[in-house]
Amino acid sequence: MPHPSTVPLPVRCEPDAAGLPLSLDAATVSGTDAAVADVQRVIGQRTGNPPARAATGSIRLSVSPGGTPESYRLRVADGVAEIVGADDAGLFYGIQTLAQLVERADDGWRIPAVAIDDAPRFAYRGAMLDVARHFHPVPTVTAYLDRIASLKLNHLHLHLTDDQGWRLALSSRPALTERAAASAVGGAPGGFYTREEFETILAHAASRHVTIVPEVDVPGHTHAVGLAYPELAADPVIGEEARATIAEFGGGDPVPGQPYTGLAVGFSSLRIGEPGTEEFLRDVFGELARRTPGPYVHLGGDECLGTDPDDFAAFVRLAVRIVRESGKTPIAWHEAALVPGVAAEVVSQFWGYVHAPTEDRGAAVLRDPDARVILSPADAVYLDMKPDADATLGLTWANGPTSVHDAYTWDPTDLVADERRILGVEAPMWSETVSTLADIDALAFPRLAAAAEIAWSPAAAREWDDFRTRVAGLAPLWRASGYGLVPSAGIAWREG
Ligand code: TNX
Repeated sequence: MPHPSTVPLPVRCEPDAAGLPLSLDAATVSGTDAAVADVQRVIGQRTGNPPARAATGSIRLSVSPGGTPESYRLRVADGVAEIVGADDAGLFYGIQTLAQLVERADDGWRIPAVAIDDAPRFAYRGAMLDVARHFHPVPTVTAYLDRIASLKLNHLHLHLTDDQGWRLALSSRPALTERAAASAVGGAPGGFYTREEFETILAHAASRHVTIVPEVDVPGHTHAVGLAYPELAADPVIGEEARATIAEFGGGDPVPGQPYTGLAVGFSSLRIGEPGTEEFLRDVFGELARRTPGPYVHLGGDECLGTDPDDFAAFVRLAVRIVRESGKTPIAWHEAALVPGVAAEVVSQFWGYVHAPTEDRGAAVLRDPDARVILSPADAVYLDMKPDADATLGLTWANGPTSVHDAYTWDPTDLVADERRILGVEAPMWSETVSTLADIDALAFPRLAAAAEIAWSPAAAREWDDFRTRVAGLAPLWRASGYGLVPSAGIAWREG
C-alpha cells in the first residue's frame, strides 16, 4: 500500500484499510490546553470546523514521559484517534501528522485508521531566515515558524545582521538600529525588531516547539555596523568575487558610512585588534545570550575575504570565548570552525557542496574528528538557489539551480560517515532576491519538506518517487494553511 501523505515519513506507519476511520464532523478533543488548541488550529484550518473540547474526546492527547525525545505514537481505530507524546514536542509532532492524514470522504472529513510510531533521526532540524538582506517583519517570521514546525523542524536560525542592515534593537547599543537599520537590498525599506517584537517571535517559536538561534555575523558582513560605529569598521576590500557580483547585479561599490544595498559579499570586516571591537562583541553577544532562551548563539564567521588570516584566527578565538563565557554554545560557519582549535569549541555549520565537495568549500571540517556539524550543503539545501533555470527568484552560484530532486537525493552520511558527529541539518533561506512571504513560500516549497524529511526520517526508508507523491498530496492542507504553492518540476500538486 502506498504511504499516506505524511512528510516527513514516519518511522513506522501501517494504514489499516479495513479499520473504522475517525469522522471529523462531530469529533471532539481532549488533552492539555496547548495541545487541544493545536488540534483545533490545524484541523480547523483544513476542514473549517475545529473539533470542540470534551472531557474524553474522540481525539485524545496525552504525554507519557520516558521515550525518545520528541517521539510520539498515533493510533486511529474504532472511530477514535489517540496521540501519546514522549514529551510536549512529541505530542505536537503527532498532531502535525494527524492534520496531514485528514481526507475528504463522500460524507464529510475523516482520518483513516492507521498505526504510527515515530521519532526523529537528528536532534537539530533547522531552517534559517536571512532578515538582513531584506527585512522580514514579525508576521512573516511567525508564518515561517508555523511552516517549519508543521514539518517537524525544531530550530529557526535568524540571520539578524549583514552588510545591508542591522535588524535587532539592543539596549546596550541603540545606535545600531537608530543608524544602521533603514536600508536593505535594492533600496527596499529596511526595518528592525524592537525588544517587544523579538519577544513575540521567541514566544511564537516556543509555542511551536522551535528554538530560535540568533546570529550576529562577525567579523565580516558588518558594513552596516560602520554606519553606527565608523571607528569599528575596516575600509572595504573589494576582491575578485565582490567585483564579479557588482558587475553582474549592480548596486555600485560599498562606500564607508553609506548604506550598502547591493549583493556583493566578503568586502567588509570589523577592525580586528581595536580595543573597542572587543567591547562591542561583549555587549552584543552578552545581550543576545541574555535575551534568548536557547542553548546556541551563532557568531557567523563566513566570507571574510579581505581579512588577514592571522587576524581572522585571533578574532574568531576571541568571539568564541565571549560567546562561551555568556553561557551559550557558539555555532560558526565552517570558515571560522577551520581556525585551528576552534572546532572543538563550537558547532560547525558546513555550507560547502554535497554533490561535488571541494577543499575550498570547507570539506576539511567534515573530516575533523573534533567537529560536531550542522549540515547545510549549499547545492542541496540552500532554499535561495533557483529551483530551475527559468525561476525569477533565487541565485545560482551553488552548482547552478537546485531542483527538488537535488534537494532530496542526498544523505548526511554522504558528508560525514560517523553519524554521531552530525547534530543535524539546516536549510537556509538567504534573502537577496526574497522580499515577501510569497517569495519565501515560492522558494521553500517543497524543498523545505525535502530537508525536513532528510533530518527526521530513517535514511533507508526514503525514496524519491514516494516522496514526491506524498509531498504533492499535502497541497490541499498547505493551501488551506495559507502556504503559497507555485508549480514545481516533478511535483503534481493535488487539487481539492
Ligand atoms: C553565501 S552561505 C553566504 C551568504 C549569501 C549566500 C547567498 C554563507 C555562510 N554566506 O552571505 O547570502 O551565499 O546564497
